[in-house]
Amino acid sequence: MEFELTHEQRELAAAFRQFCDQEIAPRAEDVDETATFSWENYRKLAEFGYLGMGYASAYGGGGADTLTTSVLGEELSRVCASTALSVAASTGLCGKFIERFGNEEQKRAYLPRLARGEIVGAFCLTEPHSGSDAAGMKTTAVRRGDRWVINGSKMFVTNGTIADVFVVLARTDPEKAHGGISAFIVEKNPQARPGRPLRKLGVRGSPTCEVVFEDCAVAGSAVIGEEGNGFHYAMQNLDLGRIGIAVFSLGIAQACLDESVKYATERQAFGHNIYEFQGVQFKIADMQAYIEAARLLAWKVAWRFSRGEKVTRDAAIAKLFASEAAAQAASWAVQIHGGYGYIKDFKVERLYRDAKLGEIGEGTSEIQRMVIAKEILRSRG
Ligand code: COS
Repeated sequence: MEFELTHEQRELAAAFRQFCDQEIAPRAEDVDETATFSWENYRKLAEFGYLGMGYASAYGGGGADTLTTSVLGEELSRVCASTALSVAASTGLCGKFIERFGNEEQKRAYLPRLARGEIVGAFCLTEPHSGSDAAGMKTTAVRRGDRWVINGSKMFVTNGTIADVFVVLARTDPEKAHGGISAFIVEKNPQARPGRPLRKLGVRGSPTCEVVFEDCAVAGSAVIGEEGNGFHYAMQNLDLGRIGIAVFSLGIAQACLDESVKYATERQAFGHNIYEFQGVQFKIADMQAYIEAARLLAWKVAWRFSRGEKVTRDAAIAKLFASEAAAQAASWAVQIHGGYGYIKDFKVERLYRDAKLGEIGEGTSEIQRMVIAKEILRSRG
């Protein structure tokens, strides 16, 4: 087993790290403070080639595998979790859904524009009354002639206020449970109404809202893949999305460690750098250990996904471990900063709020544990 990234991957990661530090990091505080999506970041990431990096070259992408995009995703999350989350929802939850399950026409219609940053994507699965129980959705799509008419409400839609294209899961057969759900591509239109941005604890610069579909008619060609297969596609794409959240959490955890080491080697107490105290050293050492373990899990599952393997269990493990590691690292980082960690002048205050999302988004920690437990039983027949 090879544990090293290739020379090309390391070169690309180094270039992207520098790009993130120079071009994205300076806006991160403002993005959070004003709770505003940064179009400037989005444009610059498109110019770098990051937005389409994971798509096949036939669709304007860079053809990079998931391990490569994961290594880069960590760097972006390290500097601006809000931008990282919005980009992941657009390119991954929406774009990758279309690339993996859509037809040629759908891929050509949306992927190049997503890659160039001309449009933004969103993914609509969760509803106000069905979050963890995704199959409990009430949104319907009813066939009328050669069109489908969608009615219902989707909740916590990342990019909901800024999206041009939505991948929407809706019930097409009320008699069937999981097999009665289909996926649609819905372009922005007056019958797909985003609500006001939700006022969130963290990742505030990634706009989240409710989207209400009221007699929203789409062409028959808007169905993604096979009718009735939407739930399976959504679950498969969430496997990939959960690798993305693992990487998102990893980036935040790394930023917590970096800030803690910096602060602890500058701050004086009792005539010493506080780094010299074991109480601080142990937290920093534990952070590093958690990060190393989380990174190995994330890289392993990303690598396996790139090889076309089924990664449901490992994606849930990586997401669970990395998000809980990030939340713990953020808590320790604030603690190391003491009173300064509790005010907005220091980055760890934002990291602490941002980290929490990892334990909730794309399936809570409890759902990941359910998925892991189910997969263990499944593997034993
Ligand atoms: N890959 C492929 N197929 C999957 C799958 C996966 N990761 N997970 C489930 N399936 C399939 C199952 O094999 C089953 O197929 P059959 O009907 O052919 O037997 C079907 O989907 C139903 O699976 P299951 O019985 O496990 O579904 P549940 O309703 O019990 O729900 C959980 C499963 C809880 C895992 C799902 O609802 C979930 O992930 N919830 C969290 C949703 C979430 O993450 N939301 C975040 C919003 S997205 S930003």
